Amino acid sequence: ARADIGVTGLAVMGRNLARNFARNGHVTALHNRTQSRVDELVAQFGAEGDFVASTDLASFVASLKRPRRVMIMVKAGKATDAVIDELVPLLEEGDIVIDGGNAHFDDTRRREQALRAEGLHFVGTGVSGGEEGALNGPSIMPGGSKESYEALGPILESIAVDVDGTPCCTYVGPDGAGHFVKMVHNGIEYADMQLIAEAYDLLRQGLGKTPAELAEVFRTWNEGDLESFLIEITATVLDKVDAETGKALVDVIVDAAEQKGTGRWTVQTALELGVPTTGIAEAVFARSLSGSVDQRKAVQAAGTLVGPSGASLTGAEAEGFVEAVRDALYASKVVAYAQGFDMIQAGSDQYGWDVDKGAMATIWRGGCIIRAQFLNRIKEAYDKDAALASLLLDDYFASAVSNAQDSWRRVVATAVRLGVPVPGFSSALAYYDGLRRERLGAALVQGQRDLFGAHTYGRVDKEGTYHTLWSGDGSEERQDTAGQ
Ligand code: NBP
Repeated sequence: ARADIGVTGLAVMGRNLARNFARNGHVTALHNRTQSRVDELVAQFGAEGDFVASTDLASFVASLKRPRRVMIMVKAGKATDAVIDELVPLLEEGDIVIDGGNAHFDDTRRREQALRAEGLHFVGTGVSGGEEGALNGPSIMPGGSKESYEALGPILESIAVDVDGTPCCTYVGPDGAGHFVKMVHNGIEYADMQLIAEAYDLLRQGLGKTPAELAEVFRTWNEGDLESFLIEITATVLDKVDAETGKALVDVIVDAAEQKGTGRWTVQTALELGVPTTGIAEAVFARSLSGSVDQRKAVQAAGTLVGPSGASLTGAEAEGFVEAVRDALYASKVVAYAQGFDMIQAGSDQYGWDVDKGAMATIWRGGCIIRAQFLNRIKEAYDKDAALASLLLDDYFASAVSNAQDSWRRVVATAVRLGVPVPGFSSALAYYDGLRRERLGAALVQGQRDLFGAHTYGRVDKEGTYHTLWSGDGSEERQDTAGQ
């Protein structure tokens, strides 16, 4: 046995990861259910490194050095379970099974538990960066036992992208932690994209700018603290002219955003954990609304739902609006990330993962879709205070959002007046105001709950749980045992 690592499942992701391992000097075993994928890889890329091709799973396993490191890159879901079931009888104690697919973290927790009972390590790992990242350096988020990371970590770190000499791969935490963090990463990606789309839509409607002019705006923004992959590709997309019609490509693309489901998972999990990730939720729902094509057509055909008259901004209203939108975008983005990191903390607390949030910001700086300059600031914030109650409390971010607030309010108010939907901007601002307000309307909600359901309430002036006898004499009773 001479292979350092094996990859089974050689579609685009698996093939590129296998090539990345081999290019980095690791002897890489290859397996795929359909043999042609193995043969094609060897024929096309065999010269890139040292590959060991196998025709069946048993010889694939036998070609691996111990502890065996087997990476599964098949379609997430049933296929992963099918491969694990086939693989387990062939493995021996201490071997490591790695799932690099987009698994739900609950599935990863279940699989980790089952394999642990067999004396095997199961590493559920997030792999970000798509096929390009898989080949040239992804961001890698591995979960599982600490012990397995000792044997596996160095190999994964060697194929991950490097930023300032630090690999974008680190141990995340036990069982489902890696896939959980990857899921939140994808959720943040949804939020970030939605906010950028709102900025684009608002500038287009509000100022009547062309896509090419807006490409220039985004290019300028990419030189400041918004510098990121997503802002960069926004400019590229807006600049693109459709060869067939001569129009901006963005104007011939159907405006119905699709989704594969990781954003939805993030929101479902956030609801279960009770974490207000409004930025991600609004982004998922905005995609759903855009995708409700028949309903939108019916509404437009009916022509009965009217909007404000007067289309664009003029004079003083237009002055400084581009910069104001920039500020609103930045502040809303800070909120979306703050919520995402709160969610990582909540998951970590719930499942006992002890995730290092600063380390997550560090490994997202390269390889992945949300790579951004800004992540350095997040890392610094958590380096200064790992127990920060909210990213918004860090000095840098606190002053960034506070300084942006006038612009932010102007932008949201203008969007409302123009009838341009900005659920991301406005919900981020509502969250900011909700968090900073000393008293919230929730006191009334508690009063209502007590009236119709005797759900009780706490008082600001003394300890205990209270209930008002709403349909009795209106007096108040202390309900908790301490008071009885
Ligand atoms: P696919 O998700 O399209 O899966 C194709 C692979 O699964 C092929 O190797 C196929 O074998 C194998 N497979 C299937 Br389908 N059912 C199987 C079964 N019952 N037993 C054994 N093998 C089976 O490949 P992909 O697009 O390369 O993605 C791989 C994983 O990476 C997925 O989990 C995906 O969600 C994830 N992914 C991640 C990113 C990212 O950016 N992180 C991007 C894209 C995908 P065959 O050749 O015999 O049909």
